[in-house]
Amino acid sequence: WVWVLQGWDRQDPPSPLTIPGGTRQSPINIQWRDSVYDPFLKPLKISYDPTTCLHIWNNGYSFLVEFDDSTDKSIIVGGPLENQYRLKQFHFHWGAINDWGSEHTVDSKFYPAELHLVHWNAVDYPSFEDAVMEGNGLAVIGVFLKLGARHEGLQTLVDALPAVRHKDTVIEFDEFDPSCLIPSCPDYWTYAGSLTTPPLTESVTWIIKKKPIEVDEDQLEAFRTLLFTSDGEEERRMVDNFRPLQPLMNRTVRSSFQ
Ligand code: BO1
Ligand code: ZN
Repeated sequence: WVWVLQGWDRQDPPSPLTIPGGTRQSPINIQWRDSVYDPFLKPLKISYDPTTCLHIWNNGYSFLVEFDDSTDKSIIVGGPLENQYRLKQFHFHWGAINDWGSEHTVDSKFYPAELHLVHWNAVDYPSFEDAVMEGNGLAVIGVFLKLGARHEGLQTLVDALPAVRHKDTVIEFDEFDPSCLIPSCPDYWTYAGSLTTPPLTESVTWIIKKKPIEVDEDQLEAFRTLLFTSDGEEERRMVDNFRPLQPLMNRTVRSSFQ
């Protein structure tokens, strides 16, 4: 088993000839006409309790909003999932400019940013760290961000970003319900994939919402004022924190809609 950290170290761009790390790596291009409608896919049910929200953390790759995952208070169920999954954290990936930034693409189109809500299977596994190692351990909801109207729900988060500008800074952030960041349109694509940063384990059921949310230029610019670097280091702006597309290989992308 060889871990190929393709696209991870932004200062050392990967060769396009790099051998992929496995058979179900993420992200991928979702080719709309190649996705297969599955009438047995259930609607995804999201139930988050804002009191489980804990803090925002700049981890030097993105900013993470982390949740108390010691109970089943914030969960998703249904969709392609066989049991319920607990919310652990959410974060974003974005570009230096609006022409790219998402990890997944739809018909080769990049969005300026992508939200990932990361959940783990607490029915079958005792901890997130155990679930990361298993094929059905994680479920990540992906939501594309497109340029448009200011997003009021996101603004609460944007207002907190100056406090976590540097790597390894954390602030308290409570009573936030991330369901305000998920479009109400029920349509999604789903496929079996991996984490997009190390450890890149092939443990993720991806659920990619078809409809993007709208955010404005100022909100994307606020993401771009964050830093990859710690206080005291030479400043490097946190931009282009996405992994390159990975080969689909022997996988089918299913859609919940016709
Ligand atoms: S992503 O949603 O595929 N971009 C993704 C990538 C990496 C992680 C999570 C989501 N990594 C894990 C780390 C754990 C950490 C956990 C929760 O995130 O492997 O060490 O506890 O924040
Ligand atoms: Zn992510």
